[in-house]
Parts: sequence; structure tokens; C-alpha cells
Amino acid sequence: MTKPLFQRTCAIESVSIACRLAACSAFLVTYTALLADQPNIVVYLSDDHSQFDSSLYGNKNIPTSQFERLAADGMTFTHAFVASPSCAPSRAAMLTGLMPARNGAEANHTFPKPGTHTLIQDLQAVGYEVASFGKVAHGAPKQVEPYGFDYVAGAQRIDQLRKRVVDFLKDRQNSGNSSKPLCLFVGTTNPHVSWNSPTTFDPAEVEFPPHHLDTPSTRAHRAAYYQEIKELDSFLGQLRTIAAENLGDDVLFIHTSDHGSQWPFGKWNLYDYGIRVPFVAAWNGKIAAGTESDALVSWIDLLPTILECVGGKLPEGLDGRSFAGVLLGNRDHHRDVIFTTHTGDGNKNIFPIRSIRTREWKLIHNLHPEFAHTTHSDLDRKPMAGAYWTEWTELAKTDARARQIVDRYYQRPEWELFHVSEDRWEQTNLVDEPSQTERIADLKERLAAWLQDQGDQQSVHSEPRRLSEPQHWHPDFFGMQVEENDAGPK
Ligand SMILES: [Ca+2]
Repeated sequence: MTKPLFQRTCAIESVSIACRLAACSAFLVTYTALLADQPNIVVYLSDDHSQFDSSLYGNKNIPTSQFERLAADGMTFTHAFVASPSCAPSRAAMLTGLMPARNGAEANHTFPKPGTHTLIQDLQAVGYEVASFGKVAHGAPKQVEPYGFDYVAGAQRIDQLRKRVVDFLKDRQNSGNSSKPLCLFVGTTNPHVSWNSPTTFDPAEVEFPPHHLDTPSTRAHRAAYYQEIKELDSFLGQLRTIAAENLGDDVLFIHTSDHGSQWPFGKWNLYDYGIRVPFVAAWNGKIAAGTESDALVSWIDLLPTILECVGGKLPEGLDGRSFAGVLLGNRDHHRDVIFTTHTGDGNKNIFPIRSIRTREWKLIHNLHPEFAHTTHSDLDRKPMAGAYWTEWTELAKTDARARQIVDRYYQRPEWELFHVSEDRWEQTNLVDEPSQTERIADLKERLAAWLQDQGDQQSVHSEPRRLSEPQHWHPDFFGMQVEENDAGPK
């Protein structure tokens, strides 16, 4: 039976009001539950630290006792990767949940397109105050502003960083402004070059990746690099104490790094030494202590994961996906593949690369093999950054192995295939192996489909150095001018 219009309107209105009341009630229940359940969060970021360079991940030559303590209290991820191996693109991808081609920060020192949604806003939407200390986003204060943090404090040295964090937490407590849950991002610049701290490590005792050259200068640089890792590890322990003293027992604590270290075949490269990073998360009572996951996870997943853990709503259309289920022990799988992209860095590195990686295999596409692969390290050769390059290129004049390593650094084939589960340092390119034809075709197809889906223009951001013009890149012609004691800013 059809009801008169008035009655129908009232009925609809009543249902509407009832729904709104129910929704409001549900919201209040949910919000109250969230307030009761929401932990404080600390995300501690290091800067240019390869996963392979710490005792937690098997390199006992580089002791990281605080990493190990955090791992004992939480979950260690063995297959954590960044989106892109240079500072600004990596951090932009993390803060937006979008890969570089989609957020717009592709080359280093570039930023997301104006108006790009950041996940900081979604943390704020579920009640969080979000504060940033040190190097979290990248760039000058005006460039960091669009990320939308509630509070931003710069600091480069660890002692400054520690003081600013402690002062902030004390002020927050004393002023009675601590009713909201806090998400604290703390970023050190260790172990980004330059490695200037006096080192406690003996250069005679340091060890090298298999594709590095053992020279006196490399040893001196590596001992200094170890010191920066020691300091960032020590600060990890201090930060956990500070968190325990000021933020209570319910703290989700995460440590990771923005990409690999500034050594040859590390930063600016899509080899694992450039893209695979430490990732450890602890949360008392929620994340099982002393556990390890080999799930493939990406930095674009970091904030979606935190958001799911605290009851936040994920925006649609993200590249990042939550792996909270892995973190909380409900499942052990996340991604089937990891995609990474690199576009370049100023006028020192103009060498765009794309890659697809499964647990076992990686296919790398060097988009312009006719370009020379160069970086700040080999071109600038600054003290305690890349000055060892002078010994490397000298050695290459007389030593066949050194020649092969230096040549491989500057000249890359268009495609590289590595059996990464067996060849972690990616030393044997299998791309010409007939037995790999099907695998290569499959990986190429998946990479191409993904690039198309991303709308990735695969652009060249600056004037390249061409292999055919050695006067623009070859060490016999270029990069020998070094200003002593001018190591440049971090
Ligand atoms: Ca970095």
C-alpha cells in the first residue's frame, strides 16, 4: 500500500534520523574505542643505510646492538624496500603512499605535485598530533610545509635532535597539551655523507662488499661510515628510553632507513644495496616479540600500515597497502613483487632505472644504457664522502679486477637479471642466459604493465653524460677538482 506523501516523508525522515543517530552512536563508540586503543607512535628514520650493513642483518663487522634489542622486542622484516633510492623521492613516496611517477617527486630534490594528498592528514583525522624532528620529509621549511605536520623542528646533529625531542615532549606534558595520541617522526642524517665524526673503528678491521675495492682510502672512509651507524644505533636506544619515559607503555616503535648507503652500487641504484633497508617494529602486546617476517613490503606501505593499526581510513587510489596483518601475526604474505624507480639527482646522476623484484629474482631496466652512470661520489670526490674514488680509478689502470668493477660502475647494459635469493650482491647478470628467456619475458611484461598503469613517462630530468663523450664523465677528464675540507651539506 502506498502511504500518503506526508507520512512517507516522515517515515523517511524518521529512518534518516535513526540512521544518523545510529551512525553517530557508532562513531562515538568507535572513536571512544580508538581513543582508548590508540598507541603513541615513534617512527625513527635513518638516512642512507643499507640493510646489509648492520649486525642485525648478519654483518657482525658492524655492531648494532640497539637494532638487535628492538628486534628482540618486535618483528624484523628481511625484505623491506624503498620506492626510490634517493632522499626526496623516497620520503615523498612514504608520506603520500604514492610511487614517484604518481606523486610527482621523481628526481632527487623534487617534491610532490601541489595539492597531493599526504597520509599525515589521515593520521590527524583519527585524532593524532603528528610531529617531525630532523630529516623526515626533505627540503627547506617551505617545501616541507605541504606535508601537513602539526609541528616541525629541524636538526642535523644527533645531540641537537635528542634535545629538541625531549624539550618538545616535556613542554607538551607541562602545558597540558598531551590529550591527543602522538605520532612522532624522528629522522637522523646518519649515515649520509659526509662521514666526519672521529671513528672508533680500526680501518684495518673493516670489511667490504665483494664489488668494492680494498684501498687505504676506502678503509678510512668505511671506518668513518661505521661510526655514523654506531651513533644512529646508539640514538635508537636513547629514543626508546625517551619514549618509555614520556609516552608510556603503549608505543608502536618503528625503525627504518630511506634507502641504501652512498657507496658504489648502493644509493641511486636499484640493486638491493640501494633499495633494501632495515625495518623493525615493536609494539608491546600487539607485535610478537623476537619474530621475523620475509614478507615483501615497501616504504609506500609504511603509513597505510600505521593507519590500519590505529583505526584510520585509507584514501582510495594509493599505491601503498597496509601490512598490519603481517605485523600483528594474522598473515605472512604481503606483496608478490616490489617495483622500484630511480630518475636521477641534479646534474651528477642522470641515469634513470626501473626494476621489478620478486622474492627470488630481479629484472633491472637501465632506460638509457648510452648514458654514463655517474654520481656525486665519483664526480665530486669530497673528503669522507667519495674521495676514495681517486684510488679506485688509479688502481683500475693496472689491476684487471679493479678495471672490471670501475667499468661496470660507469657502463650498464640495458637489462640486468639477477637471482637475488642466491646472489645478494647482484654480481652475475643472467640476462643473456637462454634458460631465463621465459622468466625475462614475464618480468618485462609485468614491469611494462605497471609502468603504463603508473603513467610513468620515464623522463630524463637533466642533460646526460653520454658514454660517447668521455670528456664529460671519464675520470681521466673530469671530477679531479676537490676542495679540501669542503664536504658539503647533508
Ligand atoms: Ca637519504
